[in-house]
Amino acid sequence: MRGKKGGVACGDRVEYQLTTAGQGVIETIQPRSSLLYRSDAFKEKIIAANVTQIIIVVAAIPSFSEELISRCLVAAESENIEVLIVLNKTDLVESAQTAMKTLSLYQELGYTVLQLSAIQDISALPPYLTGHVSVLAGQSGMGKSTLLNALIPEARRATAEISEALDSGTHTTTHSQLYYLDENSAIIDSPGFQEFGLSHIKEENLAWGFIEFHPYIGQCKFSNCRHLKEPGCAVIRAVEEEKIHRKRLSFYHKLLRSGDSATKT
Ligand SMILES: Nc1nc2c(ncn2[C@@H]2O[C@H](COP(=O)(O)OP(=O)(O)O)[C@@H](O)[C@H]2O)c(=O)[nH]1
Ligand SMILES: [Mg+2]
Ligand SMILES: [Zn+2]
Repeated sequence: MRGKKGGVACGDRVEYQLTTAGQGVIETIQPRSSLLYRSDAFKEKIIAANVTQIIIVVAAIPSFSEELISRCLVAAESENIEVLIVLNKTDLVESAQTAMKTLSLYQELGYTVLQLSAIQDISALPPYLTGHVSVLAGQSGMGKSTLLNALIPEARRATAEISEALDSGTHTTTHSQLYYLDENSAIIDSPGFQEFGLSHIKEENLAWGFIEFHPYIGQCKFSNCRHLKEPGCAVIRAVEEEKIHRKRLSFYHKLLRSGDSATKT
């Protein structure tokens, strides 16, 4: 970009002017249909622009954070981006079964949970990619780059051994990159994250990030209900009636309390 740097994200459509052969400057960024990003009080980190689907990649080893999944879901719902959850590393059979018990909750909520092994067989995945610009997102070490390489061997994305001692992956993927699958489909590999700040989500919109809360939003006694412990709260009632999983309300409360998702209006 000419002038001030930054501002362009992976997935952006831009107008540029060639300067010399093979080089050019970006003149304008076209309006974005979606913008997936993380943010805390100090900075914003764009994951990708114009994506239509987020693929949340999880695996049993290293262990994954359910709160991080919830946070990804809030970010996706707020941008109207489709969600696909992939449980990778199913070749590690026992641990994958345990992980699936945790993920079944999200399946019940209506999210598709695909089980596969990036090192053995990814044939279940391509049908979900057609017509989408998808971004692979999730913690480091879950196998995002391995998955991408299985889809597009020429990409040769760097992958890294996980640290069993630390129960975590290492940040091998340093920048996002988009690859075309066909004329209408593309997929972006992105660096892993261990945090997903949501300070750009207004407090009053946070509950919309919890898909099963939707029928109850607006049904509470108070129109500005935060679903904490207000009398006549329809969301809390739904939890008591076991229509909403208690764990999900707890995540919601945790996000509210954490304040990073609590821009007051
Ligand atoms: N057993 C097993 N290991 C995998 C699988 N997919 C990825 N890995 C390993 O997990 C580690 C992290 O993979 P990587 O693709 O770098 O993860 P990323 O940080 O999410 O991009 C590497 O050692 C991979 O070989 C899988 O399906 N099964
Ligand atoms: Mg990677
Ligand atoms: Zn309420």
